[in-house]
Amino acid sequence: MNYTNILTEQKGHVLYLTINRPKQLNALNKATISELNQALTLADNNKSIGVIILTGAGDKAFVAGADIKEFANFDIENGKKLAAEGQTKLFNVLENLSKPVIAAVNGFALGGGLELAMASHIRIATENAKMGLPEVSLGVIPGYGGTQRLAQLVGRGKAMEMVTTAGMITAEDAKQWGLVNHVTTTENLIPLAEKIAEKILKNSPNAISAAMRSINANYTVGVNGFEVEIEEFGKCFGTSEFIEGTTAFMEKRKANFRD
Ligand code: DAK
Repeated sequence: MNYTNILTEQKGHVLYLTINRPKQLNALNKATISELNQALTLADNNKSIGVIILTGAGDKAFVAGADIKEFANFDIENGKKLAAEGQTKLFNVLENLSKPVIAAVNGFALGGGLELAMASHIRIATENAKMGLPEVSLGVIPGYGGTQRLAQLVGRGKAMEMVTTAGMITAEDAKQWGLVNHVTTTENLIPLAEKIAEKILKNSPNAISAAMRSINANYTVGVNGFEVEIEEFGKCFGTSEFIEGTTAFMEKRKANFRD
C-alpha cells in the first residue's frame, strides 16, 4: 500500500507505523486519519503482525494535534462530522484493535496527538516529551475522545486541570500521573518499545486479544466487563493456543504461538 502521510514497515511480527509530516509537527489532517485507518485495519487482519509501534517522524513531535489550518474554517456541522468520523474511523478502531499498539511519544503530543496516544494500548515517552490538550485555547474542546480517555487514565481532577488550563505536562509528570508507562531517552525509545513488543510476542495472540476486549469492556457503556471476561475466558479453552500453552508448560518447554 502506498501512503503519502504515513510510513509503514514490518520487521518480524512488529509493524512500525510512523506519522510522516515532520514539517507540520505531524499534525493530523483528514488524509492522515484516513491513511492510519487503512493501515490499522490491514494490520488487524494480518496474522503475521502481533504488535504495532506508533510514532511520529522527526525528533520534535509525536503529533502536535489536529491540523489547525484544516479545521480553522469549519462550522458546527463540519465540526460534528469530523469529530464523529475521526472517532469512528481512527480513535475507536485503534482502541478496539485485536493487537496491542505501543505509542512511542517522541516529543510534543498535543490535542489530537495526545488523544491518539491515549487511544493506543501502551504509552512510552522520551524525557523531552510534552503532553497536553490545548483545545480550549483555540475555542474548541477535545473532540477525539480526549475528555473521556484522559479522565480514565489520570482521574477526573487532573483531567479537569489539564483540559481547562490547556497546559502541557512533562514526561516525568505524565509518568507519575499514569498517562505514560515509561520515560526514556530519545535513543532508547524505539528499543524500549521493541523490548515490550518482544515480551508481548511470546504470548498467545488469541488470549491477548481476548484480554484486551475484556479490559476495554470496562470502559464501554452498557457492557458488564465481568460478564465479558467470563465469556472470553471460556472461549480460550476451545483454542489450539490454549492446548499449546498448557502442553508446553507440562513438557517444560517454551510455548510456540507463532511460526
Ligand atoms: N496544525 C497545523 N500546523 C501545525 C500544528 C497543528 N496542530 N502544530 C504545528 N504546526 C506547524 C506550525 O504552523 C509550523 O508551520 P510553519 O509555520 O513552519 O509552516 C510548524 O508546524 C512548526 O511549528 P512551530 O514553528 O510552531 O514550532 P515551535 O517549536 O515554535 O512550537 C508547538 C511547537 C508544538 C508548541 C507549536 O507548534 C504549537 O503550539 N502547535 C499547536 C499545538 C496545538 O494547539 N495543537 C492543536 C491542539 S487542538 C476536531 C477534533 C479534534 C480536534 C479539533 C477538531 N473536530 C472534530 C473538528 C483537536 C484539536 C486539537 O488537536
